[in-house]
Amino acid sequence: MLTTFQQHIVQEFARRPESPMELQWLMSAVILASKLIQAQVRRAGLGNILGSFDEINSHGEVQQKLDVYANETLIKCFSLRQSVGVIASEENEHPIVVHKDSPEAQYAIVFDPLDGSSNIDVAVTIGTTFSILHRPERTDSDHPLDWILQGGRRQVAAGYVLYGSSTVLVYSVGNGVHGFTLDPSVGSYVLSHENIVMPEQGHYYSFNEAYNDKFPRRYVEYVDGIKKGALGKFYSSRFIGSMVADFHRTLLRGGIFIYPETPNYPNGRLRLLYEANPIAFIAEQAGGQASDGTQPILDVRPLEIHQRTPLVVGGKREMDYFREFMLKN
Ligand code: P6P
Repeated sequence: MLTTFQQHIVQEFARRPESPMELQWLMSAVILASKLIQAQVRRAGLGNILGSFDEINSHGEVQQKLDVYANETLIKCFSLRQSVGVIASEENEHPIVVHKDSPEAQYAIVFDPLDGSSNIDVAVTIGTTFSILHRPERTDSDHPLDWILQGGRRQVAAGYVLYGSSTVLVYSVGNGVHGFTLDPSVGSYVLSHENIVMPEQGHYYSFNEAYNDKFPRRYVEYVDGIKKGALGKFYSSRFIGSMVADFHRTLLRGGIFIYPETPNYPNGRLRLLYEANPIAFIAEQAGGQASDGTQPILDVRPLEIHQRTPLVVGGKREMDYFREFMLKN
């Protein structure tokens, strides 16, 4: 019996105080936007959508056309939901105020519209990451940033959409992790991975060894230890260059993904709010762990929207060894 994403959301929330219909309507924005985005991703080489806009985003990065399309699509779809008060996107320097002053506004949405965009032109898997936060307790300021700058444990829901050999939506509302595969023949996301549990130990490490002379030595030595059998089994290397794709493999097959700080990115390369937090929420819900190298990602206090962080995420065995190794080195 096929279960669609919409059905699953209603079932998930039937036992919860939040109105299932309200969150289903909110999550339906992810469904609609990701279907529109994947339709463009699938034809990126054809419709002259390939290549860059020759525009620069708020981080000084060249915006790929698909980046811009994905960002605008997600903003439009979420803005149609009265329950959305504020939106923050990797592509926008400042928060986008939507229905913040409406009594119906209950949520802030944070997303990276297209992670791995450097892979767009070479048809390699890319992804959308999203995080849903409750509006903050009524405070005097109620500034849009108050809606966004909340720790990862305040996430109501989080997930990602992977545009790969198939389009896969993975999400959690704090009651386990579930994956849905888009069936193009009916245009629906169908439950394909119920109650995903990250393997306690895998046999892949995901670490860009081209930067071995730039990463902190202890990280290189940790990976060398794994390669030499410290965890009692052979490990193979996998590094796609799309964090969402590398994480999805880690979620399903186990292992570890590591992106430490470097001299060019002293606070880490990945973004806390819309990359590390949703990934860490999913990882913990699936029995894995996610750290910034010293503490759980979900405990990191965000101070600015585009705050960067180191990210180490993986199965229990690899992560326990990581903590032991870092304490000794
Ligand atoms: P590098 C994609 O641009 C991204 O932000 C992550 O998805 C990915 O893990 C990382 O950059 C790859 O960066 O410099 O190792 O190729």
